[in-house]
Amino acid sequence: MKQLLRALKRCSVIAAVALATVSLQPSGASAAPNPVVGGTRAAQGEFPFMVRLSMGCGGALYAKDIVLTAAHCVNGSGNNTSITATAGVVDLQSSSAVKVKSTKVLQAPGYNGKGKDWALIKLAKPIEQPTLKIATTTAYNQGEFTIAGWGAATEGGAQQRYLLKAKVPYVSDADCQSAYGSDLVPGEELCAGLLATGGIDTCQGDSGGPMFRKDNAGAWIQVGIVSWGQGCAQAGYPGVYSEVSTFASAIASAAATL
Ligand code: 4AZ
Repeated sequence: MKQLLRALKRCSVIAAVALATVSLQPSGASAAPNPVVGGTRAAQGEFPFMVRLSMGCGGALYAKDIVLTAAHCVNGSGNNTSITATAGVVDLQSSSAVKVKSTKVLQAPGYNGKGKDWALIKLAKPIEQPTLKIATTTAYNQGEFTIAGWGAATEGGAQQRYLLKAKVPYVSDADCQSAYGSDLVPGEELCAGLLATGGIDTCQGDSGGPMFRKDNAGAWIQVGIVSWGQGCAQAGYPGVYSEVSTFASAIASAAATL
């Protein structure tokens, strides 16, 4: 039962994403929805490492030919030419979108639906965009984080055509455990969101995408991978992210095998 609840809470991969995307008004038009839940439109080139995956997940360029995403976005490990990565654009329908197929998938060793929610996707050719470095210590597991994705802008809502972004503060393991109890794996997951009010969060289809911040040198650094949560942007229920620093050495070892 617990496993079922977790499965329900955990992001489901969205089918038929390309056709399900919704056209938002160009910026400046009225009534723009609040994307990512409570966010705004990202500028072209603002997060050049962002990738949209064809199964309906996000990801980030760990290397020019390797995408870091969530384990729950993939079906296992091995040769796999069925995934398309779209990059280089905020508008998924742009004619300048770069689309590259996968060749292999590596799901986190030991992944069983609780924690360890990371995976790597090897691409058929490099994407000429900047990569996103990953945190190798817990030093950046604090402060304010940026989240971004093409997922739903409201709980249960449509996938988005344009990349959306927002900022969310760190939530302590203790506060996050008050929400999720033993479903949370504190050493492998970290939480972020507006605990008191809700209103800003990742949501269905943002899964696998990065949560990131600036490091001390002013460069973007990935601290989380969108993983799960109870609904989206609910007060008292922060978003749960894979704790990238915990897996940094395992990710690097795995990448070296691809
Ligand atoms: C999902 O289903 C999902 N509010 C992603 C993030 C969160 C919840 C669900 C966190 O992809």
